Amino acid sequence: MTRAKSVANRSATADSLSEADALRLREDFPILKQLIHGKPLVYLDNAATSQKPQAVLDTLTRYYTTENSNIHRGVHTLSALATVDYEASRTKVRRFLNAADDREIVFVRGATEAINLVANSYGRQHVHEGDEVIISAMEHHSNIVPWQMLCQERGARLRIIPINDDGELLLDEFEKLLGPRTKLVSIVHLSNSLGTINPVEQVIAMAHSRGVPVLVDGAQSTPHMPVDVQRMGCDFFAFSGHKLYGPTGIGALYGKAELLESMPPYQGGGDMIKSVTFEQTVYNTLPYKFEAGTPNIAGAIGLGAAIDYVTAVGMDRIAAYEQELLAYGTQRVSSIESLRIIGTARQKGGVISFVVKGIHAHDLGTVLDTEGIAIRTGHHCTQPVMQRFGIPATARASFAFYNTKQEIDALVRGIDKAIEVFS
Ligand code: 7TS
Repeated sequence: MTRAKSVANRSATADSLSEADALRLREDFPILKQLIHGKPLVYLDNAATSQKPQAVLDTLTRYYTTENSNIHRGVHTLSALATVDYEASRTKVRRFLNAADDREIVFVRGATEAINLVANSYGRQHVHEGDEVIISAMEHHSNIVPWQMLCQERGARLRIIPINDDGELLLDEFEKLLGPRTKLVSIVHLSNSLGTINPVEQVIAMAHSRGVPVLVDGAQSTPHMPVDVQRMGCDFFAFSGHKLYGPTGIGALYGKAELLESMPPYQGGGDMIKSVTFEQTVYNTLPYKFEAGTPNIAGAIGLGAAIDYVTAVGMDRIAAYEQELLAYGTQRVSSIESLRIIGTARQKGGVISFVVKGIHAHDLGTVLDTEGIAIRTGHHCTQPVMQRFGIPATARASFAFYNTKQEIDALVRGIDKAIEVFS
């Protein structure tokens, strides 16, 4: 039995991981045992990418050691094994998101590619001159630029749902933006720079009442809370494997089958076709129509292992534990007088963005690094959020289930040290 499974079984009735569970689970992540500048690594940059458990590393090694082969093509044994494992991972993603059908899961490089796929395929099919696409003021650049490119090409207009000073969506303003020209709404589930968890079900209901489909950018939500695309009702959902304790270069797009069926392919090449002549190509069925070329086979299989791992721990227990870390961290950093938290929404995930008076975020990050503490500093690919709050950058601590309150204490000591150095 893996450690994740044994921890899950031991306290299956509890609704949150305990600190002791977190300490045991940390043991599954070899990278966390390192010293950085002679200090134990305190990894608080999980929103950028999360660390990988041994089970994922072993799966990648096993794949390359024993079954590396191209999929969907060979009659030989290795090709059959690789194909079975690759397709088994699709089923794992489908179950993890609670999608209705494996055909609704398209493997892509990550959230960015998933959004570009929808913009280029659905977007080009449906968005024409004078039409409108709605996003929010807290989107990652990956959920801004593809729509901007589409709107520029089509002579369409990008409309922005504003946010309040806490970093919450203004739903009244959203209601006003929805109109007969609205062709699509694309909205982040959990903001990477503010931590806000958006009321996506409400957003979807409002859009659907006007017949407008909704894409949810789940890059930050998928690793930190249970996701159910059917209950949510979204039309498209995008996420990245590397933030979900899986490998880089793999992620998935969920799309409702009838929408994906009606959309043209995004890229042309091998695997996405049924037959090709110079006169005509017949496209493959779902989801292969959207998976041109040899995909990231090892990545998909590794992502399946990551999903097995977090499922054994329990997504609801992960979410509950990270809420405890968020509450503790918020209270601890708030005690620092010169520190201001950016992003104080009522519903938040485990992200604390902040500025410290008189210290640039990068200088703060550099001092913390000397203490072995990894945080992210900058605009976090959300420059419009920085503009909204009138700041150049924030320092951001983002949590995972393997973090502890002691690590938050270390962060606070590190910030205090930086304040001393720069005062
Ligand atoms: N959407 C959100 C909300 C994100 O946070 C990110 C990455 C992306 C999309 C893009 O994901 P990718 O895997 O395709 O690159 N966010 C971050 C971050 O906060 N720091 O580094 C990457």
